[in-house]
Amino acid sequence: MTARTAAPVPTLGVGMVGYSFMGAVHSQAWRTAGRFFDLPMAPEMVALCGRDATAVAAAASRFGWAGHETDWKALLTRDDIHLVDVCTPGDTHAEIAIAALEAGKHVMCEKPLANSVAEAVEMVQAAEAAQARGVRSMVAFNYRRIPAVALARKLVVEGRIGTVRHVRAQYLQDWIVDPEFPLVWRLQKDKAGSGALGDVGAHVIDLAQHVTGLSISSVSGLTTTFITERPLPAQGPTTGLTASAAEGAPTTGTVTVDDAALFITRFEGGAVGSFEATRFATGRKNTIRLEVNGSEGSLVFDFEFMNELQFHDRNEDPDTAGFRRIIVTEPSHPYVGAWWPPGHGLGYEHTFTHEVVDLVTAIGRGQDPTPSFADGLQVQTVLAAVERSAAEGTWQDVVVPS
Ligand code: 4PW
Repeated sequence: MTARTAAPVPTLGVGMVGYSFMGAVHSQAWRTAGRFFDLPMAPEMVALCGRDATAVAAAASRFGWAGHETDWKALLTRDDIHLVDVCTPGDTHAEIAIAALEAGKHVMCEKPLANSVAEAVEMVQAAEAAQARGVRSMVAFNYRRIPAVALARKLVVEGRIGTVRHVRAQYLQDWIVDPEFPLVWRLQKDKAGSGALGDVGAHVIDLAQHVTGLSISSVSGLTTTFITERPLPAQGPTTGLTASAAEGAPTTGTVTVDDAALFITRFEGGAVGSFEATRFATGRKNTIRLEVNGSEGSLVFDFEFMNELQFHDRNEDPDTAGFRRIIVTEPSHPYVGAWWPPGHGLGYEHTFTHEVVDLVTAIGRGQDPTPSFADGLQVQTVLAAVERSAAEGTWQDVVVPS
C-alpha cells in the first residue's frame, strides 16, 4: 500500500443496498478509501438503495451517495453501477448477491454470507460462474483488515510462533442483556439465520482460521437463549444494535435465535480451539479476543486495544522473555503507511476502509479478492456444525459441500 497520488484511473460505480449500521460504515469506507490509498479504480458512490423513499433519500444525501433507488433490482439494470454492496439482513443476501452476479456486477456481501449452508452453496456457484466472466465477489469479514490482525497473520506465516497448538477466541457483546430490549431482526431466525453464533461467532471463526491458516475440522458446542420473549420493536429505522419497543404495546414475540454459543474445535493438523460468542457478557460492548499459542511463541489480539498486538517468543532469553506489546502504528505495518504518523492509532471504521481498498485493488488487478464466497461457505458450514452439535449433543465434522 502506498500513499495516494493523482494518476487517473477507471471509475468503479457502486450501488449499495441497506443504510443502517453496516450501510453507514460501508458508506464511510467507500467515501474514504480512494482518498488515502492509491487504488487502480476510483470508487464512485452512485446509488444507495432502501425500500422507504424518504428515508433512503435522506441517508443517501447524508452518507454522500449521488442518488438513490427503492428497488435493489433497479441497481442491476444501471450501466453506471459495476459493483453491488449488500448490507441487508441475512435473509436477502443470497437473492440479491446471486442476481447481481448474474447481471455482471461485482459483489461485496456482509457476513455471515447467508442464513444457511444451502443458500451459501448457491452463492458460491453463482460466484464461480461469474468469476469465469471476470466478475468478482467478497464476503465482508472486516476484522481481518485490522493492522494488528494482519500483522498476526504475517507472523504466523513467517513461522514466528511455530506450529499452532491452541486457539482461544471470544466475541462478547451485551446489547440485549435488558429483557425489555425489543425483538429486532437480529433476534429472528428467519431474518438473521442464527443469533450470537452467526452474527459475531462467524467473525471469530473467520479470524481464527485466517490468522492460523488452519481450517476447523470438527466441533462440539452448545447454544442457549436466556430470554425467549421480548417486546415487539417500534416501527422505523434502527442503527442495528439500538432500538426501542413499540409505544405502550403489551405485545411480545418469541426470540428464535441463540443468545450465546460456546464451542470447542479441532483444527486440521492437530491444533485445538475454544470459542465463545455472546450478547450477554454484561459490560463487554464489543470485545473480540484471539489468542494463538504455537510451539515457538504466542500472539494475543484484543479489539479493545486494536492498535496493539501481544507477541511472545519463547526462544528469547528467559530472563527477559515475556509478552511484548507491539504498537501496530508503524508505516511498515499492514495498511498503516497510508494513515497517520506512528502512535496515532486507527479505529473500527478503518477496518471497512481497508476491506474496500483490498476489494477494489483485486478488481482493478483482475484478481479474486479474499475472503471469497467459498470462504464464507466454509464459515457457514462451521456455524451449521455448531448448531447440529448443540442440538444433538455430539461432536460434528465440518464437511464443506462441494
Ligand atoms: O462486528 C459486529 C457485527 O458483525 C458489530 O459489532 C455488530 O454485531 C453489527 O453486526 C455484528
